[in-house]
Amino acid sequence: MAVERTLTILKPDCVRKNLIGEVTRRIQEAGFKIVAMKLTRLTKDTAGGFYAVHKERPFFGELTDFMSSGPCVPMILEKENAVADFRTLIGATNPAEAAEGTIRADFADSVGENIVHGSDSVENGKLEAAYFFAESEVVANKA
Ligand code: FUP
Repeated sequence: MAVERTLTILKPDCVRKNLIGEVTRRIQEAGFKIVAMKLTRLTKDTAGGFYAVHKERPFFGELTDFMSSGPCVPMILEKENAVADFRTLIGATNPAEAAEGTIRADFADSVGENIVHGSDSVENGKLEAAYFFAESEVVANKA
């Protein structure tokens, strides 16, 4: 299996609930290497740019309000089969449909406030990673 990178965001609800540590622990325990990480805050505009694919959807306003409501923690993660394995770790978008023991099943309140983002393809992961990180902020992590 190929080594891949995926982009996650620990969303503002994750930060507000003091879950940065617990969610990061689960990510690392599942074998993902963190190769970039920061605390930042999106504006309504930059949140809208990140989710541009959803701009015609009825939930776009709420989504961009939520994503700009407080700090978040984007990370680039590296692992074999990272994109699919990360989506398995976090569970379905709607926490009511997420498998037992997944991050969203355990911690998310709703489909809108669902704790974490995970890229849906290697290609989108690259675009999303570039949205948050310069090349110089991505570090080889072989430890
Ligand atoms: P995911 O790939 O799991 O992040 O899910 P989507 O790309 O389908 O959705 C992105 C974000 O839009 C979700 F994290 C939350 C929001 N959303 C809603 O608020 N309502 C919906 O019905 C679908 C998505």
